[in-house]
Amino acid sequence: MRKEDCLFCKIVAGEIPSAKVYEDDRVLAFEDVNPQMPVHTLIVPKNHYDNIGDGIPDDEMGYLFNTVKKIAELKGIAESGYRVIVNTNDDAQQSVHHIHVHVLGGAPMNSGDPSAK
Ligand code: DGP
Repeated sequence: MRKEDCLFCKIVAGEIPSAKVYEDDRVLAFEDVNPQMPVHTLIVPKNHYDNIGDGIPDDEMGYLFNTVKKIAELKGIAESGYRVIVNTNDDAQQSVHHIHVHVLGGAPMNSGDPSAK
C-alpha cells in the first residue's frame, strides 16, 4: 500500500535517497535528515499509514515497535537509553504524514518535556 506524493513512500521505494540503518520486508529505518540528538533514526512501515490513528493492524504496529529494539542495538544506545516519539497530527507537529517512529539517543536528555524531540 503506497500513497502517491508521500515523501516516506518515496524513500521506501528508493526514489529519494536516505541513509539506511536497517531494512527488511516490512520496515525501513533511516537517519533523520535534521537530527535532534547524536542518534536520531526514523523507522517507518513500508505500507503507508498516515499516523498512529490510521487503523494500523496489530501485527504491523507490533512489528514496527519491536524494530525499535533492533535499531537501538544497531546504533549502540540500547544500554545507555533512548527516547521513542511518534508525532501525531497538528498539535504534535507531525510534518510527514506517513507514520514514523523517532528513536533518539546518544546523550543525556531533559526530563521529558513533551515539546522536546
Ligand atoms: P515529524 O515532525 O514527526 O513528522 O518528523 C518528520 C521528520 O522527518 C523530521 O524530523 C525530519 C525528517 N525528514 C523530513 N524530510 C526528510 C527526508 O527527505 N529525509 C530524511 N531522512 N528525513 C526527513
